[in-house]
Amino acid sequence: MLRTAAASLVAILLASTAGAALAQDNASRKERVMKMNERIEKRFTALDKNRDGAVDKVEAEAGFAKAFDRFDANGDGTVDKAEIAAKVAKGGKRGEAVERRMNKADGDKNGSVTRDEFSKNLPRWFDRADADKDGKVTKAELDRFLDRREKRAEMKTDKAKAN
Ligand SMILES: [Ca+2]
Ligand SMILES: [Ca+2]
Ligand SMILES: [Ca+2]
Repeated sequence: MLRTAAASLVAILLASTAGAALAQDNASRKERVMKMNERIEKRFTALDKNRDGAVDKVEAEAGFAKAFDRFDANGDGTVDKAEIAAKVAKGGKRGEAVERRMNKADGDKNGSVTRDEFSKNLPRWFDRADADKDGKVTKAELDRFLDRREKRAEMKTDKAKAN
């Protein structure tokens, strides 16, 4: 009997800590989303070379080709794991993101990514933001997309608070 009470007390304690951690997690999730949105917006402005308020695939691919050059330290036209490791801190959030993207871009899975593989692999936000799928993201589409991200993060935060 005592054992059961102790066990359920532990369970309650564990549950409430988990809940608190979850709420905190969700609060920082919103912060993360806001920061990420800012980054995406900056990226968008930088990619829109002809300043027509939209980023088309050509502009996006050109932008990624440039990012590729920054990683390709020895200039042989492919980026391998060592070159990525040299540029981004191992294990950091950014490192993980870059690595994920590289793995995805590495179509033939030979451990290195060519310029073509890299620049054709547009980040997920581009496809998601392109609501009418015409191959370009207008500022209005981008704003709606960033709004949706924020709302989603907010909803998750509220839900965690309610629990
Ligand atoms: Ca443009
Ligand atoms: Ca290289
Ligand atoms: Ca579009």
